[in-house]
Amino acid sequence: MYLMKESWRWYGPDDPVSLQYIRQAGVTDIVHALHHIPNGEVWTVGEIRKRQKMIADAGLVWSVVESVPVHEHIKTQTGDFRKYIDNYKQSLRNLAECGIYCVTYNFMPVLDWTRTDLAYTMPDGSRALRFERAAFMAFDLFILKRPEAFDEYSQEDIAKAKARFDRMDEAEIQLITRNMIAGLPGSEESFTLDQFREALARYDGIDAEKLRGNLIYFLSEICPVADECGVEMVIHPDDPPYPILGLPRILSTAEDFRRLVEAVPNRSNGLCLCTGSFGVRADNDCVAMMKEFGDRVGFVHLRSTKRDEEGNFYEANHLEGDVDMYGMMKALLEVQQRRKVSIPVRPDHGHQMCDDLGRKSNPGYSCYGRLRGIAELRGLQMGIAKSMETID
Ligand code: DNO
Repeated sequence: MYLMKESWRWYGPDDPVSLQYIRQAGVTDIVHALHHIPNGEVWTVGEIRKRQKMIADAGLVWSVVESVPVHEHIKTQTGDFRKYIDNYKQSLRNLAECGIYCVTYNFMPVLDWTRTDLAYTMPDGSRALRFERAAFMAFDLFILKRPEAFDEYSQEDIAKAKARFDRMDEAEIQLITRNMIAGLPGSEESFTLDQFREALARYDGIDAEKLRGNLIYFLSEICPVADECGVEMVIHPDDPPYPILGLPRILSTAEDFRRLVEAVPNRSNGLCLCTGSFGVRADNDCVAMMKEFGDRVGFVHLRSTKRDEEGNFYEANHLEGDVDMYGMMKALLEVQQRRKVSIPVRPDHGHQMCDDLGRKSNPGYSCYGRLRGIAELRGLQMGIAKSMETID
């Protein structure tokens, strides 16, 4: 039976969660990126091999890249974007030469994933990542002071944001600013408030359709090379899956991915099905996406969120929250049997809990929380797999 290829994200030699710990989590494969290489530069065979060896020496296999970042010039089609596209192609060729065939990327303008609170205390004392809409709007309107924001929110929302802002002390203002723009782990950019305003301004005049056109252009350049060297380019959805800070977002729904495949039907145009990102929207059905896009799903992030009617959400335990994890796992197993492949899957994020509470860790990427996540998912998989075998 084809079971999930159990994977774990590792940030490199400085990651407080060592390769040895990861091995003890029982996973076989590593999800990794060369974070020390500046965004836009070529990943050389030498640099890739060095990391590959380090991972292999720990008894693990580097099988997924998350991410080869897409330079902002490519997203905005300005400056040196042609050079960066050429470099991207070369990095793909080099990865394939080293036997790494799955590359994750995203096309979110300026920011990668976004949360307002990185230490939201759960009733059991563990800490979760959270997106609080009023705090986010307070940041946008009264800290960042983005002028257009006042026309974009309703009067009711502006009042909520003002009330929230008035409750913030200086320390909270600093903290939310840092959480929003100093870069969560995996984001390749971090900014001061002024740099951030400049980065946003580069999207003046770029609406969703223009950005989509730029993504399609990027893929129509990249995919023929990826097809040729056997690499799957898997796009990560927007997180959260809707426009923020006046920036367009174009990979938030099933329809967005459908449009991408219609425009670029190449084999290598694939999806990283992240249930934690898509699952934030009540109108996204992750199980249906797995069924519809199964042939193009090259990588899966399993995680759940819990939303409320205010538009807030927090990251729930893997088998709780709004995502139907049972349905998801079943659909994943069915796709794998049909395609006769094991798809790389990683437990995404996890609560900061147990001994990790007093330790420094990458938000979302502490050890115990993900250990709990993978253990729960592995158990869920075993139960479903056994019952599928019995039914067969
Ligand atoms: C967050 C991650 C994202 C993801 C990128 C992929 O935890 O899932 O940062 O790695 O969006 O390019």
